[in-house]
Amino acid sequence: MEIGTWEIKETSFLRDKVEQNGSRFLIGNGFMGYRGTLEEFGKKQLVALNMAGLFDKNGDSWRESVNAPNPFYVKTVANGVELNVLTADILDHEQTLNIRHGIHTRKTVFNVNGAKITVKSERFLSMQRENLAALKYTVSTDTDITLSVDTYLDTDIWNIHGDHFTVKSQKDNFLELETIERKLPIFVYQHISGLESGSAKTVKAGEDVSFTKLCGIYWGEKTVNSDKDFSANSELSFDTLISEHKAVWEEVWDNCDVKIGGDDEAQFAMRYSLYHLNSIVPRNTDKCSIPARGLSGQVYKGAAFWDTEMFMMPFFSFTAPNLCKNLAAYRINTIAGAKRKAKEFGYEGAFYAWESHETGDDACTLFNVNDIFTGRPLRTYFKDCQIHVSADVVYGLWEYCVVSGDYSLLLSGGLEMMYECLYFFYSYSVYKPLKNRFELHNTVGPDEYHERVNNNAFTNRMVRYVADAFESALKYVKENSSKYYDEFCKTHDISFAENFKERLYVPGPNQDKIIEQFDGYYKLEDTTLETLRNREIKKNEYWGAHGLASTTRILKQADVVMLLNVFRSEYEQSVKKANWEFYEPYTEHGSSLSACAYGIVAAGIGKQDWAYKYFMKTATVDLTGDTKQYLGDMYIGGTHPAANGGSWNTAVFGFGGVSYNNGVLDISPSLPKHWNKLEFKLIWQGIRLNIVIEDNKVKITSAQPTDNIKVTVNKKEYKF
Ligand code: IFM
Repeated sequence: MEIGTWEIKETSFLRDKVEQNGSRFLIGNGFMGYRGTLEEFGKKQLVALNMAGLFDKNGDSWRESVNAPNPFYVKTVANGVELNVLTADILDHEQTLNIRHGIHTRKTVFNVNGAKITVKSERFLSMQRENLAALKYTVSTDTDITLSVDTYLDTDIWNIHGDHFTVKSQKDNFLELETIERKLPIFVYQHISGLESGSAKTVKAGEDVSFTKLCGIYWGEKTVNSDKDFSANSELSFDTLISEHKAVWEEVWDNCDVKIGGDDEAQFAMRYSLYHLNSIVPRNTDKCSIPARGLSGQVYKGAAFWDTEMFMMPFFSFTAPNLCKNLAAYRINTIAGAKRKAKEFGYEGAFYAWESHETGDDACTLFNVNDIFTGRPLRTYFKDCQIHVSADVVYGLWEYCVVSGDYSLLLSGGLEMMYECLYFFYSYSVYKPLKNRFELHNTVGPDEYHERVNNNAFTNRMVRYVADAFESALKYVKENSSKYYDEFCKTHDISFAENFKERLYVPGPNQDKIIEQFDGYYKLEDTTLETLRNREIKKNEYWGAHGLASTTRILKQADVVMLLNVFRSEYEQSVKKANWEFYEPYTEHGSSLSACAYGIVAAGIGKQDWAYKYFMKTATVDLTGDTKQYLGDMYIGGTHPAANGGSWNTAVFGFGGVSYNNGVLDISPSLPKHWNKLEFKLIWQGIRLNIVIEDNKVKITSAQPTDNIKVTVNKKEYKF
C-alpha cells in the first residue's frame, strides 16, 4: 500500500486483502458508513452500507446494526466477460482513499481477449446531505466492444447475524424495506443519469460510457417526505454535490487538523485517525453514539462501548463541542435502559449497557465469547460486572462540560444521570464495618482477562470521580439555577453521597509505589507473555473466562496504566514510572484501547521513545491491520475508533502535554526527539486556540478575545 500526503493507495488487486481493505478504505458521514469494497462485489466480500443507530434482531441471533442495500453495485460485462477483479484478467489496478475529502476512487484495467478496458469510479457519502450516497462510474476501451452495464440497489450484502429487513415493495428506482424486529421502514432511492441500465451496446475504441448514480437512504421517521427530499437532492449535479461535500470536510480539517513536523509517517497516521473519527461521528442526532467498530460493519453488534467516552470524546470536546454534546446527550437519552439493567441485576440507579444500542438496553450477552475448543458459549462477566461503564459515561458528560464551559446538559437530564450512576454504585458497593469503608466487589476492570475481582483500582477511582463530579455539578446547579436545584433536592435523596464519597476505598500506591490492579493480583502466577503464548493449544484461544491468562498476572490491556492516564495530574511522576515499568511487560495489548494509555503516560514520564512507539501503534492500527481478528471464534475485525481517538489523545495530551485543572489549561510539551513541530487546535471554554510547539517554544494564538480564559505553559501563566 502506498501512502501519500492525504491518500492511501493500493496499486494491485490482492484477494487476501479484500476484508482488510474494506475497513481501510471506508467512507462515512456519521449517518452511514460504506466499506471499501469494489462495485462488482457482494456479500462474500463483506459489502456493507452500515447504518448508524439502526438495529435489528433476527430470531434468536444477536441484535446488531443494520446494513442497508448496496447503493453502489455495478455489474459490467464486456464481450461476454464480466469485469470483475475476482474473475477477470487484470492488467492494472488502483484503489484510493482521499482522507482530506472522504472520497473513494478505483481504476482497473481489464484485459478481455486483447481489448484493454478501463473501469473508473469515484464515490462519497455526502457530509452535507447525510442521506445521500453518490457514485460516478466510467468505462473506456481501446478496442470496439459490446458492453452492458447494470446497476441496482443490491440486497446481496454482508450480515453477521442474519438478514435484517424484508422487501415490502420494489420499483425500478425505489426499494421499500422493513426491519424484522421493530418493523421500522427503510426507503432507498436511486437516480441514475447517463445510462440505460442493462442493455448491451457497442462502444467504439476511445469512447467512454459514463454515468452517475445518486442514492437516498432513509429510515424510521425520516422516511416521511423522503421522496421529496431525494428528488430535490437528485436535481443537483454530481459536481455540485462533491464540491459541497468537500467544503464540509475542509471545515472539519480547519477545526481539528494536527500537524507534525519531521515525521511524514506519523503525520499521515495522525490524520488517518482523525479521518476515521470524523467519518463516523453522528453529525445531526443525539439518538446514537459511535460504535466500537465505527461504521465498518456489525462487529461487536454495532454497539457503543466505554470507548466513546474515554477514548473519543476528549477529541470531540476540544475540536467539535457540538458533536461531543450529542454524544453526551445520547447517554442521557438512554438512561431508561440503564435503569432497567440496574433493576434486572438487583441494583438501584443507572447501570449503563456494556454494549449500548438505541434504547440503552444491553446488547451484551452473558455468554459473549465462544470456547474455541468446544464451540460452546463461555460465561463472561462483561455485562454484569464491568460496572466502570457507568462511571465512564459520567466522565464523558462532565469532561464535556468542563472543557466546553457549556453546562446546559446538566439541566436536561445530566445531573439526574450523574446522580443515578452514583446511586447505582452505592447500591453495588459493599460496606466493610471493620474497615469503615465501602468497597466494590465482583467487578471486571478494563483488563477483561481477570473477571469478578474485588477493588479494581481503576474502577474504584472512577467511582470516586463520579462522586466528585456529582458534587461539583450539584454546586454548579445550586449557584446557577437555584430553582432547579431546589426541586432536585426535594425529589432526590442525596444524603448518601458525601458519606459514600468519603468512605469509598480507592487502592493507592504501596510502599514500592505500585498500585495493585485488584485485591490478590500479586498472588497470581508471575509469568511472561511469551510463556503464555507457548502454552496456547489453539490459535485465537481466548485468554480470559478461566482461560490462560486468568490465573496469571498477564493482562489484556492497560488497567492501572489506564488509571494513571485518566488521572495523570494526580499521581507523582515516580508512581507513574514505577507502575508503567511494572505493568508494561505483563500487558498483552490484546485490545486496541491499550497502546494509547501506555503512550500518554510514557510521554509524561520522559520515556519519549516508548511513547512514540505506542503512539505509532495506536495511530497505525487501521493502516497496518495489526490487531486481533478473532476473539475465540468470533470475528472482531473492522476499524478501531477508540485507537483513532487514542492517537489524538497521545499527540495532544501526551506529546503536547495538554492538561486542565481548576479552570486552567496548561501546555507542558515534550515532543519525540525527531519531531521538529507539533501544531494543533483546541476549543477551550468556547475560545478557539491554535497551538504551535516548535524549537522548545509554545506559540498560542486566537482570533477571539482570550481575557476570560486562563492558559499556562509549563504551569506559568501568560497573557496573549
Ligand atoms: O471496550 C472494549 C474493551 O475494553 C475491550 N474489548 C473490546 C471492546 C470494544 O472496543
